[in-house]
Amino acid sequence: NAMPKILHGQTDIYVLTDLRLSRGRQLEEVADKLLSSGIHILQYREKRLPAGKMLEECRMLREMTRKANACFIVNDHIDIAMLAGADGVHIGQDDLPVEEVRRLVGPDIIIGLSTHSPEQARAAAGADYIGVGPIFATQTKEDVVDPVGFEYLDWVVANIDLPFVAIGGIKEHNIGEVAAHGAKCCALVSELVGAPDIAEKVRKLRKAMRS
Ligand code: 3NM
Repeated sequence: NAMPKILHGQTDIYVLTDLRLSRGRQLEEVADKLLSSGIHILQYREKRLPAGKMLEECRMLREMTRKANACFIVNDHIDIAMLAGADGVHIGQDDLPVEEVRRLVGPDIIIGLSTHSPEQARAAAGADYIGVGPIFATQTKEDVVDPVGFEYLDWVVANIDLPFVAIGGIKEHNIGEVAAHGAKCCALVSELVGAPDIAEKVRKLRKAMRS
């Protein structure tokens, strides 16, 4: 199983793509900057593209992440994840149940599940990791639930054994606090793909996370 070390306790950053927030830069350029900055987990998350285009982009990212020795996860699209040879798929509460996704992808593919409440975290058995969020308000995800703040994060730290990724509105100025509450892995979209200087942003985020 390709479960990355960072989900097992080494502190680090998880990045999700979003072309609309990438300042006009192409996916390849943004991914190259992220991977050359030493990002170990990259998730492809593009909501409104034709499936064939998404598959093409995922195959490119698969090659790039393989060369960079990074983990590659595809959001929502189990079929595209499988065809592209991704390490994992990330699903939400309205997607197929985890046990059914497991039947499709087999034992070796990472399954990530977004959760927003203790009930959802308790029901996440079978997933390899869970998303915990949105910690803060975010414009990046449509139809997102209200921010769960530190209350849900603290509850997960105290009660859930699965690896988890904190997400939602995490920025350079608040990532230290998120880490201090026990999040080893923080997932970011706008703060990273929208950074004018991605390499510098990765350095600053890591520094803030570890201080
Ligand atoms: N999932 P940003 S919040 C993709 O709470 C996503 O499950 C969330 O984007 C969840 O870092 C979110 O730009 C968007 O706030 C995070």
